[in-house]
Amino acid sequence: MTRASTEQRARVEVLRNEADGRPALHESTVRSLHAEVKELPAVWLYDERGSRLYDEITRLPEYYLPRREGEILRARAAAIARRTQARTLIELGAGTAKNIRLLLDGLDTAGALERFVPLDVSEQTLRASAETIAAAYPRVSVEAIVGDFERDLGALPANGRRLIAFLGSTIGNLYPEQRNGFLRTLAAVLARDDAFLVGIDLVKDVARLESAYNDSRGVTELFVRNALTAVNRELGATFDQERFVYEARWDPEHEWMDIGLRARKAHAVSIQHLELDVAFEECEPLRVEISSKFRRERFELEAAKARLQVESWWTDAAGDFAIALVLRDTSAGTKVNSKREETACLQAARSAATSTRSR
Ligand code: AVI
Repeated sequence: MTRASTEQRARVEVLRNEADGRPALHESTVRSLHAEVKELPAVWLYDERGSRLYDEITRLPEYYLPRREGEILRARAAAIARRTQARTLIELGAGTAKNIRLLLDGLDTAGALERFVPLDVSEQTLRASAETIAAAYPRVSVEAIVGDFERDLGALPANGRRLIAFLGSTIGNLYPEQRNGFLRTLAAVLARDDAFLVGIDLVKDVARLESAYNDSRGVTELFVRNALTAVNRELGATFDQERFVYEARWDPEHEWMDIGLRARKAHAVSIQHLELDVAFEECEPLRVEISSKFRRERFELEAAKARLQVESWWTDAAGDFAIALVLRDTSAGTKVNSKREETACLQAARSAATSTRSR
C-alpha cells in the first residue's frame, strides 16, 4: 500500500504500515520461540516506549557508541561530502538518531544536497523526526519512507548520486546470514556513483562492552523488558517480569553481545493470539537481540562476499568505533576476488589468534 501526504513540510510515503507487517511478525515470533535458543524478534523492542528508552540509552555514560560515531562524523563529514558529492542522503533505520545531522551539515555545506530520505518502520517516530529535519534544513527536500531496510531497498529513490547511511551500528543487530542478505541486496541496488556509509562498533575490552549493556541506571534492562510488555499487550501473552532476570553478556565465539532474559524457575507462558504455550526450564535464556561487534578484516570480508568494497575506514581516537565508506565492487574477475577473500580470511584468522593470545 502506498499513501503520501504533502500538507506538512516533510513528505511521508508509507510502503508498509503496522497492520501490513503483522502476519510476518507473528510468524517470525512463533519461529523464534521454537528456535534452539528461544528468542523474541527485536522488533518488539521498538514500540513508542521502547523508542523513547533507546533514545535515553544513547545518552547514557556507559553507552559510548553514539558519541564515538559523532566524533568520527564531525571529523570526516566534509571529506565524505567531497568524496561522494551526494545529491540524495538516505538514512536506513532512521529513528530519532541525531548523528545524521552531522552528515546533513557536511553535505548541505558542500552545496550539492537536494534531498534527505529517512527510512524507518516506525511511522510515528519517522514523522516527528522528518518534520524536525525539514524545519532545520529548509533547502533540503525531506521525503521520508515508512518501510523495512531489509525488504525495501529497491523502493529507494534513484536519480542522482546517493549516499546511503546506516548509522549507530544497527548492522550489528542482524545475524551474519541476515547481514549477508542485506549487503547483497544493497550491492544490487547501489549504482556506480552511489556510496554506502555504515557505523560499526568494534570488538574491545569485554568489561567495557558488558557495561555498555548493563548500565548503572538500569535503562537498558527496562528497554529489553519492554519487549515482554509489548508482547503481552499485542499478543495477549502472560510473560511475568518477576519470573525473569535480565542478562547481557559477551559471547566470545560469535563476537556479539547476547542480550535478553533468563527464567528464574521452570514455568510456562501462554501467548493467546498465537495459540502457543511456551515452556521455560529453570535458567533457560530468552534472547531479545544480539549486538555484533566487528574487526576490520571481518567486515571487509563480509563486504567482499557481497561484492562491495570498503573504500575508507575511519575510527575515533580511542579506536572504539568505525565508519566505513563502501562502494560497489566494480573490479571484474573471480580470480581477483577469491585472492582478496583469501587474504582477508588469513588476516582475520591471524588477528583473531593474536587477540586470543593477548587476552
Ligand atoms: C540499535 N542498536 C544499535 C543498539 C545496539 O547497541 O545494539 C540497540 C541496543 N540494545 C541495547 N542497548 C542498545
